[in-house]
Amino acid sequence: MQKTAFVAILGCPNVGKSSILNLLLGEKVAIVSDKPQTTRTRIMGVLTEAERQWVFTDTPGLHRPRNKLGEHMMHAVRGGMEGVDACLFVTEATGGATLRPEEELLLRDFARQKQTVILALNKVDLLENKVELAQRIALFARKYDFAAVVPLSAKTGDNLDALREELAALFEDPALHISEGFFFPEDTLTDQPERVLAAELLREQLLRLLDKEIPHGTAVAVDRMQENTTVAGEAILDIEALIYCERESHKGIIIGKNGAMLKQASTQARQEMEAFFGCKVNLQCWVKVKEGWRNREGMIRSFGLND
Ligand SMILES: Nc1nc2c(ncn2[C@@H]2O[C@H](COP(=O)(O)OP(=O)(O)OP(=O)(O)O)[C@@H](O)[C@H]2O)c(=O)[nH]1
Ligand SMILES: [Mg+2]
Repeated sequence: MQKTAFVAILGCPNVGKSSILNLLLGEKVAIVSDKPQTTRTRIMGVLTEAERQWVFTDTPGLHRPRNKLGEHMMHAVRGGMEGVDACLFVTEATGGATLRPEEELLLRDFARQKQTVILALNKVDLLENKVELAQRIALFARKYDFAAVVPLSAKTGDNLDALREELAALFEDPALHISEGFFFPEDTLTDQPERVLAAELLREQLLRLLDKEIPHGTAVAVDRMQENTTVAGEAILDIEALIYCERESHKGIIIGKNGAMLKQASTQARQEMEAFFGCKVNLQCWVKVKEGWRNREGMIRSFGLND
């Protein structure tokens, strides 16, 4: 019988939540970077295998908000946990016996809600010794009765099979009331509209290329996305993107000397878009300043970042 399990992916910033989602799906639906707070909204990813469908929700990393955008992000996390069958709690395998305050709070929420939780200890490729991992597992196991504990690496794919098995085991758990039937058509991948996916691929490059506060203060909006045909008869997507930043000085840095930075970001983003959409892309980018937009509700809403 066809069944659907709803699973929220939760954890601190930068631990690899989005990387794990992409790996499970075999497609990139959530952007990834080495900067914390890469994910800003809830991102749904759907995986259907034979009679089983998983509806995953990737969430922003848990942190103490410093602006209105951060508040919306944390609201998105709380919303993401609501009504799910289980949570995939991601932490780093490194770090030994130390818990972050946000992780403590999350474990308390799990306890209050009697959540079924799979603990994923990601980035095992960075471990220097197994003792560190054992210490960490013991620490978490003392704090919560996890349905399963899986050390893995989203980078190398190490132990991904074990995670898949635990996610499949959710369907056999008698304590869970997994819904019957598929919630989405079998070929569904994500709830993200194509314009948002395109905008995110450009923001990903900005996160990768820029430093400090600048990438955190950028938002990308795709204004126009149109399918056309080249003179050679090939399909081409014409995409116009606006990059918003918080200060005039940031605009200069994003554009770079003789436009070099913007050129690099847009070239790399275009290549990613071509891979994702499977056709040629013509990408045009502009940079605009919106002072302090991360504290302006109207702007946050217009970028679709409100929760
Ligand atoms: N070495 C190593 N790096 C990893 C692994 N998984 C993810 N990363 C890297 O860790 C960084 C953060 O990954 P993300 O997937 O963006 O993390 P996230 O938890 O979604 O982060 P936020 O969206 O900011 O909350 C990126 O640079 C990834 O390439 C892993 O298993 N090993
Ligand atoms: Mg993320």
